[in-house]
Amino acid sequence: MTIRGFIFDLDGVLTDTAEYHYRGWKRLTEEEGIPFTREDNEHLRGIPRRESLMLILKGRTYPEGKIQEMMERKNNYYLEYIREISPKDLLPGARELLEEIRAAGLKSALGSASKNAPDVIRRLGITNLLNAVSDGNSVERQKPAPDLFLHAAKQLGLDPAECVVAEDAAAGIEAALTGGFRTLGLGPRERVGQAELVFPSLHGVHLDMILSAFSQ
Ligand code: B16
Ligand code: MG
Repeated sequence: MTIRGFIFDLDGVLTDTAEYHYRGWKRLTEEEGIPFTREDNEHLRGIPRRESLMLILKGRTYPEGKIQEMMERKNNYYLEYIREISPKDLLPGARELLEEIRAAGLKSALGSASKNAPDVIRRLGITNLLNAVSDGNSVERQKPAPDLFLHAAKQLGLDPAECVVAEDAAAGIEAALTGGFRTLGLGPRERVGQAELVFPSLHGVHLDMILSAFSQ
């Protein structure tokens, strides 16, 4: 099927909010006396907020009220850090590819697990380059369920088989494959090797390269 649209993950694909998520979780865990390293943070790529906290707590149990309070505290720290985000924080190649897609008459959507995604894309200055936004508020079941990407494709009015999902997380590639999307993995093969097409990042990746790879 002809490719008519693209669905972009946010953190790790268009920008690196992972650093700000790390700082937010680090500050919270230091306050709570819970060990947390950068290596631990790597496992939280594409993982929603609550599930991330559960992984950080490693089986420690807390009352629901405390869990809610910790998620809110981390998010407040995160919101403080992302105030620094500006268009210069777009990862190399991201704006160029979004512009090429628009110029070619194809569509783009965001498919991010983050509830803060609309704020981040506004700060990055790319809201007007996206035809639709699906984020952590759009669906109940998060990645690796395909729901978020299906929601995005529906907003674009396209079939999953007509859309390429660009993802940096294993859970995201799995979600896209389950949903019947074409998959573009960004990052090391150990992480995104299940994708049909893999590049280290969007740096130097152009629309014609992607379209020709998927037409074979
Ligand atoms: P929030 P993505 C994900 O973004 C992040 O990779 C992950 O670390 C974060 O926990 C998740 O969003 C939820 O974010 O707390 O802002 O709702 O990769 O799906 O764009
Ligand atoms: Mg990601």
